Amino acid sequence: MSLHHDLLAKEARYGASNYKPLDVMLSRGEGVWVWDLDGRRYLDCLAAYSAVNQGHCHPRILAALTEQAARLTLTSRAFHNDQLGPFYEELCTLTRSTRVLPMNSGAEAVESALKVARKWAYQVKGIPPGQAEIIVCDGNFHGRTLSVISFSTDEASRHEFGPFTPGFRIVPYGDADALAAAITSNTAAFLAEPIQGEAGVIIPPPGYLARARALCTEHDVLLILDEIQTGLGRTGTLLAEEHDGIEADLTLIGKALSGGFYPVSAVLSHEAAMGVLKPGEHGSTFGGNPLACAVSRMALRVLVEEGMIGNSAAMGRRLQDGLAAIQTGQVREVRGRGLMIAVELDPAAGGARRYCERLRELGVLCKETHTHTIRVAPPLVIDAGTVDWAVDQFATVLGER
Ligand code: IF1
Repeated sequence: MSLHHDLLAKEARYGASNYKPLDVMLSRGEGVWVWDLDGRRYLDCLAAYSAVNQGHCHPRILAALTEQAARLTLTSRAFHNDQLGPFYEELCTLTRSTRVLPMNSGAEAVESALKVARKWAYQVKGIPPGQAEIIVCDGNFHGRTLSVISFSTDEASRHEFGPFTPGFRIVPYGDADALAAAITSNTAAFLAEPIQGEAGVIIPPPGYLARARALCTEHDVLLILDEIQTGLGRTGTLLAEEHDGIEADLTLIGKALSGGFYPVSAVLSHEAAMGVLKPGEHGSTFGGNPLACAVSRMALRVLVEEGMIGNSAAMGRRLQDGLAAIQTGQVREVRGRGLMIAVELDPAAGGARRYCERLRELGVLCKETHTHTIRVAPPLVIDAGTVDWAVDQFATVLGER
């Protein structure tokens, strides 16, 4: 039996079957490229769902990781460590935030923000105990923990996981009038993705986020923006909220915060919201550990110093224009911002999975979402020649029929 099949067999024998990966066994990554066991090279157009914005195995982040890992990895927050303060300062300065709550997974950042919002609602806004409501959007994806899936509208994410956490109200994404109508005196917060990723790169109507910001300000409701996928350069700006000229009250980041080396997430906040947390009221074994902080400090540095955000905007425009110019009857729409792009196929095309499998044969790795949509999100370090090559592969696959 080949090593490839031996490894597949081990996964099948010992692992939970909670994913259905493409049939590719990766063993090396560098920049925008990954290689399988046989040395075949692929362009990674998923970037680990935007956790590898800086490119695979970025040498400067690797160096920061190995240097810190040889010195001090984990102290718990029972003691101070020499990486946490600089991490806080650099992250707050870069994002114009006042305070940071360091966590590990994206879902943990989301859960932490929900807890802060509820505590703020009782302590600051004066909502009666236990009555705080948080408004969320249909089509949302904020993680896989029990409270987060409690307000998911995706049946596969919720089925047979009940009973669910109460206190959430769902409104149509992109509909500011519906948001206005859903706000009550017990509303603590409104949680949304600036662009819905898993839903298929759904961009809200122009002015929606600005109107949501205004409504939250008017009704003393915390605006929580989940930038775990859209943040850190993915949409061509540092944070996607910048496209709408607004600032959230709580901003969630994760994934590329570590450049794909280590689970690191954070809740960014202004004083009024984060100030409600007192010692012993929230925490995490690994949250804010020195290794996570050292890796994230360098991941943020390379993102800015190596011009990755501007490159995301420029290459995103080039890639979107290239994909949109493909002459084919299979595509309903090409949409996106920066390098967060989706190719929505016409249902008659037979579903996106088969196109992802064909693209794999041509050396491009993509992931389908919601049957008919191909997500296209390479690392932000992609160059023009590689963009043009990728467009050619899409043209080959979409032109075939
Ligand atoms: C899976 C999806 C993407 C996220 C946003 C929070 C989280 C995510 C906007 C939670 C995580 C990941 C989870 C991963 C696949 C991927 C995903 F397909 F599931 F929906 F990207 F679109 N907010 N998204 O996108 O962060 O706890 O995972 O660190 O669950 O299969 P996490």
